Amino acid sequence: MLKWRMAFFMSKNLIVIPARNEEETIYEVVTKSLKYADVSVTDDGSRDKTVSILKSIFAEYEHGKHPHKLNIITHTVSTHIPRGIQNGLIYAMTLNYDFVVTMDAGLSHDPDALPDFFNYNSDVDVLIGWRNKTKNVPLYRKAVSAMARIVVNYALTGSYFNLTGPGLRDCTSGYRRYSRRAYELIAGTRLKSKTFDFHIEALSLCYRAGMKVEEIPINYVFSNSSFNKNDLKQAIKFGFHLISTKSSFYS
Ligand SMILES: Nc1nc2c(ncn2[C@@H]2O[C@H](COP(=O)(O)OP(=O)(O)O)[C@@H](O)[C@H]2O)c(=O)[nH]1
Ligand SMILES: [Mg+2]
Repeated sequence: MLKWRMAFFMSKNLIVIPARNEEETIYEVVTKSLKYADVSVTDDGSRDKTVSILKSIFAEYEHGKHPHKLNIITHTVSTHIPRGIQNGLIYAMTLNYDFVVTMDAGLSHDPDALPDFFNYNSDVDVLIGWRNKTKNVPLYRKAVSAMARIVVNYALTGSYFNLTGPGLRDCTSGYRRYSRRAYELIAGTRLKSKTFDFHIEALSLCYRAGMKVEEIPINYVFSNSSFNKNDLKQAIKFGFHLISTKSSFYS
């Protein structure tokens, strides 16, 4: 335990937040996160006040109001979650961060749980915050997550007879910590995912590269979601791709 805590104090941590039209929550998410580590937000062509709010937090940071650094990446057109997160990971590589935690800009993920991620065993490459206690999650979302869990666990290993794979409890949660080698792999891969399937692809890349994956329980509050029918279609398509590459993995 002592060793893990020391790893937290000595490691350089970054929180990467993809954001699109999150004016209601972005201030709280970012300022609370800045209590714990540096933050990089990728604004992905937001049409609301997200950018101006981010600029005001940046001005606060320049006046010494926040204990950690804020970086803002702005896309003029939407590139969605994969590119939004990848750009944050490339920024992490440039500044040599040891760990990156990705989180939602809509307060679905509690920023006060960040120390749980940063304090966790530093040998783990992908630490998934599995949604243990949830609030307001619609039935269709529970069904999508449950299906994804079955398909992804099955697809992760190379054997056709291993039905349950690593038995992960949550394969689609976006609240995660990546080690440097994990986030470098994701940042350097030409991704096939296009929207929310990013979280599945990032997990499968790392797991199939032999990296250590573990989970910690989190509280999750469903809020304003942009997940739609096209995202679901894309996730199903990605699920088929994952199963079809079961034995060959990525080539
Ligand atoms: N960069 C980027 N982020 C997005 C986009 N769409 C959603 N997000 C962000 O991805 C996270 C999850 O998306 P959200 O719509 O809240 O879905 P949820 O998982 O159902 O809560 C939030 O931080 C969003 O702001 C997008 O097109 N680009
Ligand atoms: Mg959300």
